[in-house]
Amino acid sequence: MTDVTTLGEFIIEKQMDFPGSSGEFSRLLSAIRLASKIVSQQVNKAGLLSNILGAAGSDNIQGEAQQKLDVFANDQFIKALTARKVICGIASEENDEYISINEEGSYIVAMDPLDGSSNIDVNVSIGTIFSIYKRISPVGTPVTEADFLQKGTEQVAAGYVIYGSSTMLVYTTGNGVNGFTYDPGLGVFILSHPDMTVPSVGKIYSMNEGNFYKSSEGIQNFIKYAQEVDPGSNRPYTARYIGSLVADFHRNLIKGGVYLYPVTSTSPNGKLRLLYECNPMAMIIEQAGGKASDGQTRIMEIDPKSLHQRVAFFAGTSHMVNKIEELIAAE
Ligand code: AHM
Ligand code: MG
Repeated sequence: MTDVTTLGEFIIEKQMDFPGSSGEFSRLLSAIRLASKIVSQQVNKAGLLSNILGAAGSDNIQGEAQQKLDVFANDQFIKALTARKVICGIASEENDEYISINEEGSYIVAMDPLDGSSNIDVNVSIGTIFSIYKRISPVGTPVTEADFLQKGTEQVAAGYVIYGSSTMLVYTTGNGVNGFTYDPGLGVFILSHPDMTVPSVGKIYSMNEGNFYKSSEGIQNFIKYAQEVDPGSNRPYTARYIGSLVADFHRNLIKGGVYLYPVTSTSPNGKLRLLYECNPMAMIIEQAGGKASDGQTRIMEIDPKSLHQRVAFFAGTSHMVNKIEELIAAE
């Protein structure tokens, strides 16, 4: 176990590529690492907390107020990021407005602290998603909404934590994608998946097919295409849908496949949020050699208009995203 690289070492090594850097960005990543460990520990005993120690709203045996896990995760990330004094603001799925922090900080974070939270009660994988930008307003002034409404192409880093059969932190700073698996005994994330790339030929499609008749003709045609028998093109594809973006995305990144959350008749703008769900996943999949689109436009080139903006989202192996775009264009 000595010939391993921990996430802490990896962050320091990468910082050394930028001589003279202030270390602010490294401290930011360290804050995310710490909060991920705390949330991971809590997620692992989620069943105990809700079923044995009392449901949310009641007190636990130490007399502390119980919190819902997504609120808990939100608090942990905000606390860890605030304590290191490295960011000037946070936008979170859990908060209607962005939060102003330290005016001297150079970075902002947009995050979904616990995505797929409907899966908590049933012991299925969930995740945290984060996106990091340099602020555009001057250091020393309060953060502004414009700092958060930058295109995904401006991200300096993006990542997710998956709380699954093991906990993994996967992130990119625009120079490839690396995955770290958490060893709870040692309390460290260890580099287990260096230079992750998505297979160029995919076989999995992931969509909530309950929405088939609520989707457009192009999406319906893609699902039919995915189910057609054509061994020459690897079809029929395999359907896999967990209902946790992080988990569905992570599997498809490793095995090759595509994730779809289209516009539907009841979600006319799609369901997933551009700033803290789609943009970070788009940066990761592009860095891994894949593609992310809203059906027409590259996700990272969409100009955000509001913090909680929703978009249609298709991400994964490039040829599969291309096929979706082709069938949407033919509608
Ligand atoms: P959430 O942020 O409220 O947890 O919702 C986002 C989740 C994604 O993780 C998942 O891919 C999607 O919603 C599932 O939606 P649906 O249940 O409509 O298939
Ligand atoms: Mg979410």
